[in-house]
Parts: sequence; structure tokens; C-alpha cells
Amino acid sequence: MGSSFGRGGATQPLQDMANADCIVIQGSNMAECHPVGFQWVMEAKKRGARIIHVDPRFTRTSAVAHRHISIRGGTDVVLLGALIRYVIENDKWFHDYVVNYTNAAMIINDHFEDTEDLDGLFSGYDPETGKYDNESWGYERSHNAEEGAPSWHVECDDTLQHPRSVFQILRRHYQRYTTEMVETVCGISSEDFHYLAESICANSNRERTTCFAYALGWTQHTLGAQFIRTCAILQLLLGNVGRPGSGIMALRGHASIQGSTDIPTLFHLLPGYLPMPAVTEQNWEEYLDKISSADQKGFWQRRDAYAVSLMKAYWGENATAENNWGLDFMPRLSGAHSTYHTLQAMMRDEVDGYLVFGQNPAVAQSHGRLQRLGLSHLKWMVVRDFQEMETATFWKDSPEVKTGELKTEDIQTEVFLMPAATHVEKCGTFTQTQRMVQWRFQALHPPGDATSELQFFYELGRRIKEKIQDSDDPRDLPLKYLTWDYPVDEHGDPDADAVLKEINGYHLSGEKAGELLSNFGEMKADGSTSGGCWIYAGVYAGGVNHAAKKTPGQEQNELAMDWGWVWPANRRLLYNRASADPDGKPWSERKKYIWWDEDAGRWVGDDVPDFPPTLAPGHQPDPGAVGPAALSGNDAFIMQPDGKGWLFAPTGMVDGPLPTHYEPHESPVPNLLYHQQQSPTRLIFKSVDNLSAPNAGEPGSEVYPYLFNTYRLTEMYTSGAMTRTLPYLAELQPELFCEVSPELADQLGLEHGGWATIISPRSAIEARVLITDRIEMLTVNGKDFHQIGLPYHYGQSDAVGEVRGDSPNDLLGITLDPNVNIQASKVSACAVVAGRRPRGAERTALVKEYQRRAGLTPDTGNVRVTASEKAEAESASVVGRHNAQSVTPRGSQATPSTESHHVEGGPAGQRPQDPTKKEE
Ligand SMILES: Nc1nc2c(c(=O)[nH]1)N[C@H]1C(S)=C(S)[C@@H](COP(=O)(O)OP(=O)(O)OC[C@H]3O[C@@H](n4cnc5c(=O)[nH]c(N)nc54)[C@H](O)[C@@H]3O)O[C@H]1N2
Ligand SMILES: Nc1nc2c(c(=O)[nH]1)N[C@H]1C(S)=C(S)[C@@H](COP(=O)(O)OP(=O)(O)OC[C@H]3O[C@@H](n4cnc5c(=O)[nH]c(N)nc54)[C@H](O)[C@@H]3O)O[C@H]1N2
Ligand SMILES: [Mo]
Repeated sequence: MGSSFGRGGATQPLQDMANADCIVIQGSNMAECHPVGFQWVMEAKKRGARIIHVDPRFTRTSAVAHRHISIRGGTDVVLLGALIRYVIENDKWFHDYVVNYTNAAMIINDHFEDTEDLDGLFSGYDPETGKYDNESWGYERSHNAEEGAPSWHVECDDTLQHPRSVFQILRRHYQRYTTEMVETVCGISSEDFHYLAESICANSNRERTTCFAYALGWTQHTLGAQFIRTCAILQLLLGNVGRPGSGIMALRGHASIQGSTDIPTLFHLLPGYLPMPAVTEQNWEEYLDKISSADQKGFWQRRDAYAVSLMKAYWGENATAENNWGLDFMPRLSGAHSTYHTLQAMMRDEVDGYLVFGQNPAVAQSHGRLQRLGLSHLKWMVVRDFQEMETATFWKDSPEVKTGELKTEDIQTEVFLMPAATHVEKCGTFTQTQRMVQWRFQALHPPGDATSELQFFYELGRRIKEKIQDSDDPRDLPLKYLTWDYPVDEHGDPDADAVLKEINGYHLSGEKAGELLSNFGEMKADGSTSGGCWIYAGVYAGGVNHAAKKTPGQEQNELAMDWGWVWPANRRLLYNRASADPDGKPWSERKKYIWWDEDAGRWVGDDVPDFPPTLAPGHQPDPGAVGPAALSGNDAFIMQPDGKGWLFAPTGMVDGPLPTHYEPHESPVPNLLYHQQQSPTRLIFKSVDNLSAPNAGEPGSEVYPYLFNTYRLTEMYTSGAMTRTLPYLAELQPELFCEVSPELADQLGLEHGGWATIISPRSAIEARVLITDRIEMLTVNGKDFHQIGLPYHYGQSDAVGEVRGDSPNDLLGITLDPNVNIQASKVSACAVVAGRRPRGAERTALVKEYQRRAGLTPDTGNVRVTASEKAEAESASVVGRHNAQSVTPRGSQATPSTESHHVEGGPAGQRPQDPTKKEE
């Protein structure tokens, strides 16, 4: 989303979904996982909208949709790519929108080569590192630009005919994503495809809009970020961004998941999507250049004001121009430190202690066995939770203790279990799905020793600071200088209000000294302002906690601007300049939202305009202008370096400027579009503990012939720690089950209510069998294709309630998306047999037996570049695939043995220029 539009958040409020004429829910089970927001989908339906659900399974979302379309998991780029092709070939794209508000007209430089030329690789790929150098994906500089003119002067062709225009490159790229390809690869009939395509096209024009909603069915794949990019391209082509009832609803998970990326718990980001500094950045200028470029368009050009204000919030008066505004105190990244990278380090005994707050990795993270083995390598672990759960009990009752792999008496990890206050026992904010910051009031004081996270961290920091207060050791200085003065109440709990004010930011000097900032426009790069998260500036404007606003819906209009506060600047619908035409007039009366009021000389409407308020339509910037001043009257995407919605992403995506179909990391199906089987940039972690199934067509691939999908149940919550312990929820979903089609059950002799054992290259689990036509057998590549559904909420600890079951995450291996380091946990290969799994050491023996049959080694399935080898081995006769002669990528003869054991991902070399990075 960030690379396409400029911000990583959902484009609109949930309530706005009621304004859609067509809603496509793909990659989410919205009715069951987002039931409150789903009311607006039902409202849209009541108003006449068409609802379509595309999912491997039929769910409660499908049940109320007009149509459910079954898709093979992991193939969404083919379906969305075919929709892009359909829209272009049938001339259904929104011409005036595309030409004015997207980068369709921009010319890409002549060293760019597409996956269509290189059989699944873009230019710039390095097979040694598995990374792209994106230099060749850039725009061609304008032939008329003067020497030294800002970088936004790029060559354009408004007729969109130039062969290197983004529009023509896009058209060629999706040429082979045909209806037939959708049938063959996704298992979707031509009738279903046409229903979907026609529904979307009929509801995307001046009068009508279509909205998409997605969640984990799109994100948790090796090319998850690209699934979302494909949708963004489609929505831009159709003019469905920035208008009522349009957009892409990014459905977030946990109560404050949006908040935990805005003010991140991520290793590679600082608040407000500023990048975490790396060892390569030693001074302020180097750091700023990592954020954005000094001569680009739009609001990211003001990076120095945001970054200096953050440093002032961290270090107070100790942040000065002389010490690079405190950058000198900041820890620096030396590589990737995602949770999965940290797990590798644990296995190498490089991690002593681990703080586990509000998660249950032993159940919820991929590769449960490795997670638990990792914990056994620690010296100590602190778990703060409401109750004991699998992560805290791994040393006594984990599956590895039962198989004999771990012995309790040998485990040296000292576990500290500490009680945490629940959300009703503390105050503070949640930032939910629609970027809305909402204040919670404390309902009661936490019982016993339970404390809030705020209190815990404050107290921890206070005690450490006390210990080092007299130290002059340079390593203690950052802690010594860190601002840490919050008022505390009679229980020692710091004032959460003071923290929100610190996040909002203050004027530090001048006549307004001591006043809260009204918006991020007031932030300065000279050290005279502070602000803990620039996109939240304004949440406390005028000394009012806007997040705590709770004016009832009946007392305000549909937009409910007085309920909570939405970043940025309380804007509800992003990119809303695009709801008006280039002249500033609404595209239609029906879809009127924000428009130019000629007399008033400003943009008006009920929402906050997402545009400089008095920047007139038709305005042309001064050729030397940079930043916000360089925006033209139709640069509707004000965070983008060129002001445009990106059909083609010259930067921002590490795995390619255009989404391209690759098979999941493990798939029994060959990639029918390119000889390149899997995403060449996916992060792989080769080891004997993380074996992968062979690729389609390789020896042993028949050993793991099915794909399983993992998902949630309404009655359970994530790792189940909070729901398996509640009797009334537990009894509704008492046991782990697997959903299988009647055909597969027949074939394997599975009985409804009986047991099945599911075996992957990592583990074997057992589950009750649920035979259901909700999981359709598909025809893929001319063959019967079976998917298996597994809810992932179960775990084995006796401490966690009455309900127990094997964990589906034990089956998964670790392979990550290179953009956001998210694990591919939605689709994975397995074998299934009837009956219960063996107990004790025999469980491990069964897994090993399958590994042996498939001939697995750490290299199996983990080769990055497959194109050249396969091109040699196969003829060009495969369905729809183009001539094998033209396919050998240059320099792609990577030998698997030269690859390193794990791949460093993360921000080095990528430019998180915007709120792109969202972990789910
Ligand atoms: N009751 C309940 N509500 C929850 C949660 C919960 O555990 N229980 N968890 C919360 C959290 S943390 C999150 S992140 C959200 C998650 O919300 P969702 O993402 O909506 O929930 P999931 O069930 O994980 O998966 C969504 C759907 O993706 C489908 N799917 C899997 N692979 C693919 C694919 O390749 N393509 C397509 N098109 N679909 C695919 C699955 O079949 C599933 O129906 O829910 C939140 N809400
Ligand atoms: N196979 C597969 N795996 C997945 C997914 C999937 O779709 N498929 N989804 C992934 C997703 S999106 C998510 S979000 C993760 C979830 O994974 P986790 O976050 O690890 O799972 P939870 O059960 O939500 O763990 C939350 C824990 O925090 C505790 N807790 C709740 N509130 C508080 C609090 O205020 N303070 C403290 N200290 N503790 C608290 C709860 O009791 C619980 O034990 O799972 C991921 N794993
Ligand atoms: Mo989540």
C-alpha cells in the first residue's frame, strides 16, 4: 500500500464500505474475523451492492456474499493480474483518472527488463545474494529538464503509447495472465472469472465504485506484499482510490496492530515509518538520505523535520546538531533482526535473554518445534501474560519433551512468569484497522501484582537509569540521556496521557514554547519542536485528547469526525483529492466527496482534504520547487515522490516493480507462467531443522502432494491462550480439526469425526476429520487438486484450559517475504493419512521416514533461481509458457551449494520511504 499510494494504512474507514457498489473480499474471512466492521459490508449489500468472496474455503463470509469463488491458495496474483489484463484489453480503465493521478504516462529508462523478457526475473537480479539492485527500474529523466533540476522532472507521454511508458509495460506484463491461465493455475472457472471481472467493471466509473478488503490470506505469503500491489494496480486503473466506497480495506488483526506498526515493535522502523538507522549511516545527512531524497516532491521530502522532532522527543536537550540530533546514541542495525532471524541466533546460542510480552510464539509462530528448541537455548526468559501458556511451559510439557528431544532437567532456561494487566485494567490508546486512534479509560485497577506494560517498562527504565546515573561509559550515555520523566499515580503507574502528549509533540522554544503541536506541518528541523510520531501530530492539538472523543453517531454525520482521531490529521478517506476530476469538480454527484470551491479558493467537503488546502487544480509548480511546494494541482498522492499513484513501483519493493506470479515456497504445482518456480527473493533459511518439500516435478515431490491453508475460527483467538481457557468458548471449538473435501476423504479413507495425521517436512500432527463440501476439490493444471483447512489455535500445554490439540504451526517451515519479513504461513505442502499420529519418539521417526522417502536435504526446495535448470530440462510445450529459447536469465546459474545458510533481509539497501511496512 505504501509503495502504491504513499501510506501503509487502509485507504478508507470501515463505515465507508457501505458506500461501495461492489465489494470483493479476497484473502480474508471478514465476517468471522472482523465481525464488527463487517456490518458495513452488510449495509452496502442492503443498499444494493454486489458482494463477492474469493477464498480457498467457503466460510460465513461466503455464506452472505452473492458469490463465493474458490481459489487455490497462493495464486491470487494470477487472478488479479488477469483482471488487470481484462480491464486494459476491454478498455474498461478510467482514462482521465489514470492519466492524471497515476504514473501511467511516465517513461521507464531503457535498461529495464521485465519478467516477460527474463522468464520470471526482472533486471538487476543477483543470484549470489538473491537480491535486486533496482537501479534499472527507474524513470527516464525528462529530456527538457535543466541541469540540476529536481529529480521529479521525468519523461512522460500522456498518450500512453510510448513502448516504455508505464502503461505499455504494464499491459505487456499481464498479457499472458489470461482467463485460461486463471482456470489452469487458480482452479477458477471461466464463468466465475467473467462474473468477477464484469461485476468489478460495471461498478467502477464516474458514478460507481468498487472496494476490496483483504487480510492474512494475502499477506502471509513469500510474495504477500505483491498480492496487495496487484490489487492496488487494479484499483488505480479503475479509478477506485480516494473516492467514497472505493479503496483497499487492509483489515488489521490484534486490537492495536496498526498502532504497533505506526509506533513500531518492528526491528527496522522507528515511529512514523522512519527507518531504523543502520551501521552504514554515520551522520545525519546519511540518515536523511535513507528516508527520502532532498529534491523529491511531496511531504516525505520534509523528513528532517519529522526525524529531528523524534530525536528531540527521545533525547530532549541532549539532541543537538553537533551530535547528529542524537543519532550518535541510537543503536544501529547490522542486518535483519526479525523474530525469525532472532530465532536463528538463539539456535546458535547468541541470545541470552528473551522478553515475551503479549504473544505465544510456541504456538502462533511458524515452525513450533524450532521455536521451542530456540527457547531451550536461552539463559532466561520473561513472559508477561494473563495466564501460563505454551511459551512459558515449554520446558515441562512441550511436544519435544514428549518425544524425548528435550529433557526438562537439561534445560537451563530460567523462566519468569509475570502477571499483566488486561486492556480494561489500564488506559491508553489502540489504533485499529482504519488508522483510528481510540482512547480507553481504565475500568478497574489490576489485581495483585499485575501491572500495565507502561508501568513495567517505565519502572524497568527508571531502575536501570538509577544504576548508571553516575556512569560516563559511552555505552551508558544513551540510557542516561533518554527522557524518562512521566508523572505517576498513587500505584506508581505512569500517566498515559503524558505519553500521548509526548507522541503528539510540543513547541520547545519560541513564543509557543510549551504548547502542543497542532499538526505535523508545525514540525521544524532546527530542534525547536519535538514529536514522538509525526503522523500522530494533532491527536492532542489544542490540549484536547482527540483520541478520547466519543460523540455518538446520532449526533454527527456519517463520517463521524468526532469519534476518535485518525492519522494523519484526522483524515478519514485518504487520497481524497482524487474524488474530484482534474478541474476539481466531483466525478459525479453520486460520488461527490471533496471538491474545489472556486469562490473560497480552497478544497471543501465533510472530510479533511488530503491535499494542501488552497492548492488549486491546474496549478503548476515552479520547476525548481521541492517537497510540498513541488506538487501540481493534480498530484493527488501527496506522499509520493512524484505525486502519483504507482502502477509501476520504481522503488519501495525489493522483489520487483510489478507483481509477478510465483508458486508458494512449497507447491506440488509447477509455475505455468515462468520457469522460475518460486519468488527468487524470498528469504530462505536452509538447515537440517528447516527442510522444505521438493518443487513440482522434482523427485520426492509426490511425498507431500497436498497443500494446507491455515486460518481462524470465530470462537477462538490466535494462539488460543485467551480462548482455550474460557469454558464457554472452548466448548464451542473443543478440538483441532482439519477440513477436507468428500473426494479427498474418499481417496484417503478418512472418516468424518475420525482422525487424520498430517505430515510435513517438519512435523506430524493429528486432527479430527471434518468432511465438508466447503472445501472444494479444484482442477489445477488439468489434475484434481486438494487443499486442506487447518485452524491454528491449538496447543499442547496442560496449563491452558481443557482444550488441547496439536499445533498446525508445527507443520510450517520458515520462509519469509523479503519486503516485510512476514512468514509464509498460509499455504504449505503436506501428506495426509488416516488415523492418529504415533506417540513419543515414534512421532519423530515418522517425520524422518517421510523426509527420507522424499530425499530431503537442506537444499531441497531452497534453490533461488530455477529458471535455467528447468528450461533445459523441459520443452517449451507447457501450457501458455513462452519459448524456452528466450528464457535463460543472464547470470542466473546459481549453484545451490554457494548459497549462504540464511539470508539477511531487512532494510539495508531498501528505502522505506513511506508507511509501507506493515507486518500483517
Ligand atoms: N474470532 C477471531 N477474530 C480474529 C482473530 C482470531 O483469531 N479470532 N485474529 C485477529 C487477527 S490477529 C488477525 S491478523 C485477523 C485475520 O483475519 P483474516 O485474515 O480474515 O483471517 P484468517 O482466518 O487468518 O484468514 C483469512 C482467509 O484467508 C484464506 N486464505 C488462505 N490462503 C489464501 C490465499 O492464498 N488466497 C486467498 N484469497 N485466501 C486465502 C483462508 O481460507 C481464510 O478464510 O483476524 C483478527 N480477528
Ligand atoms: N499458521 C498461522 N500462524 C499464524 C497466523 C495464521 O494465520 N496462520 N496468524 C498470525 C497472526 S496475524 C498473529 S497476530 C499471530 C498471533 O500470535 P500471538 O500474538 O503469539 O498469539 P496470541 O494468542 O494472540 O497471544 C497473545 C498473548 O498475549 C496475552 N495478552 C493479551 N493482552 C495482553 C496485554 O495487554 N499484556 C500482556 N502482557 N499480555 C497480553 C494473551 O493472554 C496471549 O497469551 O499469529 C500468527 N500465526
Ligand atoms: Mo494478526
